Amino acid sequence: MLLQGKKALILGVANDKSIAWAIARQFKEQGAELILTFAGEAIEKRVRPLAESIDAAVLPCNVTSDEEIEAVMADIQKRWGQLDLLVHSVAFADKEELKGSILSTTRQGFATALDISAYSFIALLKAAHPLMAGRSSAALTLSYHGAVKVFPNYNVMGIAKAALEASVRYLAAGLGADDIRINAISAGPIKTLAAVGVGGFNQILSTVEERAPLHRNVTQDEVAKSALYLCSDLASGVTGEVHYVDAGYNVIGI
Ligand code: NAD
Ligand code: IMJ
Repeated sequence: MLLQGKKALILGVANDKSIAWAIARQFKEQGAELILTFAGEAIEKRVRPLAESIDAAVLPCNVTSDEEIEAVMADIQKRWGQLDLLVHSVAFADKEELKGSILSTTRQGFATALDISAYSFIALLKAAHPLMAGRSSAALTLSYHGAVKVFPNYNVMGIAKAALEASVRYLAAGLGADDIRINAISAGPIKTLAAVGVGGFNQILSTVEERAPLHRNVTQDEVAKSALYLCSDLASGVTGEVHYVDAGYNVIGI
């Protein structure tokens, strides 16, 4: 087992379609002990039964709150005294921001998207640092190709993912001396809650099937298998990387 005895904190399980849920199951199968978090009561109701099915603990954590982030780390300090793995699978922009012209982006909409989708990864690592330093630990976040190329309607989320990917590089450089590795997976489009109501999503899925080298879309489980690699000792020499799990779509020019 690749993660025997490892202690893992996973943020971003909303339901059984979440990428974070596939990662949680994969980590559990490989011997990890888990804590899952939720933001808000509606999500708590969905996460509790899922967590129970893999013997994971559940804690509240809205990543806009420094106090809630601190409380999670204090709980981990008491429970485990250490943290080996942190998975950040969180993104949010107001839905009005995910349609129409980029010029309709508001100051508040920009701040919210960047706070929840990019800054929170830095905030979590700042709070987790004492628990993770000096023990070959790893953190992983989820990105999308909209960070580097333009996709219709992705708008301010593309800007937030660009900030997130740059954060991965700066965090990797800053935390490497403490033996903490920092990486991202840039996943292809997947029908999760984060895709519900997104205009033109089906069109994007079929374009990937048509043009990607593998001529299909990727699954949550395929993302989770790569997450396992990046968070395990198999990737002990890998940090600061944005690793594409997208059926090869990103390498095609036309
Ligand atoms: P999802 O909706 O299941 O997960 C998003 C999670 O973000 C949810 O659990 C939600 O509760 C959480 N979240 C939102 N605001 C939060 C807050 N303030 N505090 C704490 N948590 C908050 O969808 P998903 O597709 O599994 O998304 C997970 C990650 O994968 C996101 O970063 C997303 O950008 C990324 N991603 C998704 C796709 C896709 O096509 N689905 C592709 C590439 C990358
Ligand atoms: C999201 C919006 C527009 C285009 C999109 C997406 N494409 C893909 C996504 C092409 C693949 C999904 N994705 C990669 C995301 O990061 C989604 C983030 C997201 C989704 C929502 C929907 C509901 C809402 N706010 C959101 N905030 C972030 O209210």
